[in-house]
Amino acid sequence: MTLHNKYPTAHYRALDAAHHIHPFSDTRSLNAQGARVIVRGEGSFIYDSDGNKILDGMAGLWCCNIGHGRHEIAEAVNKQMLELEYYNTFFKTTHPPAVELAAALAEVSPEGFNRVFFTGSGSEANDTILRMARTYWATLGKPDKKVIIARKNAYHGSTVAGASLGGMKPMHEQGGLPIPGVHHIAQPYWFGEGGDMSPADFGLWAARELEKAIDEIGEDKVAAFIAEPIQGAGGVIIPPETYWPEISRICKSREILLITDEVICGFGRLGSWFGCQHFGVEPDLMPIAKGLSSGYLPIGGVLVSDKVAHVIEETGDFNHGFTYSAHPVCAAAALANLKIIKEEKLVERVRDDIGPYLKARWMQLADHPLIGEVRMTGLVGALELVPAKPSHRRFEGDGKVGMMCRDHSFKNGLVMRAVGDTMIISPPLVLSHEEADLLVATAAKTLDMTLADLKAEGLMG
Ligand code: PXG
Repeated sequence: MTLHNKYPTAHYRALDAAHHIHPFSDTRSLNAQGARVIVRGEGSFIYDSDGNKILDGMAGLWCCNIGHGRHEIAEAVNKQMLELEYYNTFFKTTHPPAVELAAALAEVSPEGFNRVFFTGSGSEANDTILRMARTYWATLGKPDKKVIIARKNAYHGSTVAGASLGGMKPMHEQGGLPIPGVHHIAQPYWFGEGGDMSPADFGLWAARELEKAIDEIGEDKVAAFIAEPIQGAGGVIIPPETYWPEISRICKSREILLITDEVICGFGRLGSWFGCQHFGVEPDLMPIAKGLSSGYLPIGGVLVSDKVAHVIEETGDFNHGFTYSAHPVCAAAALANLKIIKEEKLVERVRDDIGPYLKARWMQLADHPLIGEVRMTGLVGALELVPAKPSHRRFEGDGKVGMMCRDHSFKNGLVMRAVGDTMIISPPLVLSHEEADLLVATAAKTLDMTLADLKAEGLMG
């Protein structure tokens, strides 16, 4: 019997190369190689058009918290689609999914957060942040407080405001970014930039760069500081323990808003509903997306503290919004997703069960000759690849080794990402113990294969 492949790889690769421009990709080299065609997902696994089963160590793109293929979401979406597929919330109208999701978010948010502004993505959430933070100060009679302080190597999205707030040099180099009024300070990346300082001293130093920037720019000109609790796309940068308490102290003693970008850290990733809670900080605004719907449909938003919401009420019209703000079908997907996170106690599971379980095994990779540092908090982790331990010296070649490692990992059946020569994971929160064992065993095998290649090329030591 010949099995008919519903999704013939060559057919999809050829059409993809002819018609599809991929995000963050070198089109010519991707097309020469051909994209991997993903055709199905179930739980912690994805399947490609050649029948390979791959452990999704990145939960899609840091988003599929409840795992792939959940029928509960499909059913909620189908029901909403048949009842009200679309209506806007601009002109004195609302609809049940928007209202129910807003209320459900207020219930899980930290104290003092009772309102949400909906967007279609995390980037749109950060565009909203920029306008809302400046509008907040203008309404309070301080229109000069406009500058947003952000960090180098941060990721806040790919729209003009998102990419400007982000600190990714290659993004700034295309399209004339950042826009004026955004100032970037050092990131708390001890392994990469800590030099001779202890992690604790470096954490304090990096936090005090904020205080220095406020003084240089002038407190009367600064609107806000924005930061990811743990930098995701920058390479899972977990700040030293001294960092967030010092940032918190500075923000409390200065008249600026604190924004924690919860697009990755929100909805259980760190074993708390929001990343700020893991670090004990109290922000004024929180952009959200990704885990809000587990990526089943595109939806994002800004969680707005009462402090900011009361001022925005004074503003009168806030002239901002998107056609798909609070899209009813996306909101229905998000509601069903929050229900699963609550019913299956996924936040607690990351904190008390699968988080510590995976971490104990992941940290054992520190003994591997290729590994300079291993880190993990909740269900995000990183491995720093180095040519000679214990030094923090990096390989030559700008991420070539990370790419080798990533390719081996994919072939071995594990999606592990490379950011330069830092390997990162962010698996679904439903990851089982057996899947955690498989993840670490596959990562270890991948490191061995990468090491063998590097030795053959004479690149170790
Ligand atoms: N903030 C953070 C912290 C993010 O990680 C966004 C905002 C923007 O969200 P949208 O929904 O507009 O993509 C993100 C998105 C990567 C990668 O390479 C990470 C993201 C997006 C694309 C690629 O790790 N994060």
